[in-house]
Amino acid sequence: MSRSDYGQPYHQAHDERMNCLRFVHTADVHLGRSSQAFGTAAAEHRRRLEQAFERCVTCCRDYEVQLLIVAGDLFDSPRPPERTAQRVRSLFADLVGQSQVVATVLIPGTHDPIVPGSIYERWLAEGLPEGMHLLSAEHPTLNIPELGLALHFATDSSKLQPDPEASFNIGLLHGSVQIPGLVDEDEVIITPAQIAGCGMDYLALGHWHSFGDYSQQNVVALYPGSPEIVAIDQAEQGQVLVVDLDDEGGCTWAPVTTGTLQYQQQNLDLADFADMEELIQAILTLADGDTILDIRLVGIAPEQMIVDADQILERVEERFFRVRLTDESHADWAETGPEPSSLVAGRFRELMKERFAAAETDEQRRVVQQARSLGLALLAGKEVLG
Ligand SMILES: [Mn+2]
Repeated sequence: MSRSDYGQPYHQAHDERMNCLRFVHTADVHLGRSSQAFGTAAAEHRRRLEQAFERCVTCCRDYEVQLLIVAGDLFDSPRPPERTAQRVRSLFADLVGQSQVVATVLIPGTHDPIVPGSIYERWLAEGLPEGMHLLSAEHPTLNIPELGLALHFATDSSKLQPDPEASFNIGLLHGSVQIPGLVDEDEVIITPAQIAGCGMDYLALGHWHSFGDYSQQNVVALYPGSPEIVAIDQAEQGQVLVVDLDDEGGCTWAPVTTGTLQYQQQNLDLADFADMEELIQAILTLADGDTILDIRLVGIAPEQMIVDADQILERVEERFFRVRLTDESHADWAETGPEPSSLVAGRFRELMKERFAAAETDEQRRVVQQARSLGLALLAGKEVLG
């Protein structure tokens, strides 16, 4: 795989006079995830997550990094599928054994804690492959003298203490940054003031699935975001970060695309379409096997348009990675609509209006709306039943 496959090319020349450290920072890979939201695409989604992680590993080779950091939630659960766990373990082992990468460093996350019976507990008992490290509450720090590096796992932001002997101090934290009024509490939380005062050169954050820069003063603090879209409504494409630190306190970083999925939201105003067929054709113009399409039907449906979400999905589903459809449209209940085609149609319209007013749930309202459109179409002599 060539560099251009990652999207943005990244060229950062090492300055020979300075001691530099280059690493890849990822988090929230969520391998083994089984998401109902992806429906029939759930198995394919699991494969995409794995492929994105493989691209992250390839990225370590291509960009000649010395270190790979995974800041929590590598797995979606403490007990991921055995095949997935084995695959990951051998990817880590090969990376250190067959490239310039010196170490891979993991911390547990909210989805993959070290608990009895977990894969991490087993790995720690069996012994990890050469160069692979899992930091824990019991062993929160790691020194890699050949890189002049000290790594610090923080379950509590106040516990971050830089090693004065190390050229580079990197903190790893799986939790939230406090944003007053927006994010006030979480299992693990760090305030901007704690980031500013933590003494780290770099804080490798995980937990939030989109990229975020929460750097303070001299401390670079970044969420890389997930390497692939994890949840169905995640707007950003998957990526990892390639980071360069120099021992004069400089830090540069660049995102590298690792995900293949993209999320697209479309509001379709029913008033813009003459009938269902026209609507379906409009959706099909967006067809793309890598796209998660989130359609919202809005506006006022023409009186005789029968909005059938299931039928739309059936027609378009296979042409996308996944389609989600939310019907927020409403029927044209105006008194001054087109003249009813007959007295019967007029009476039917009145009746449906009463039923709609009496409906207690959205589902009941939706059914009335469909019945009304269908009835009016039939009364107008249209062939609507296939
Ligand atoms: Mn996560």
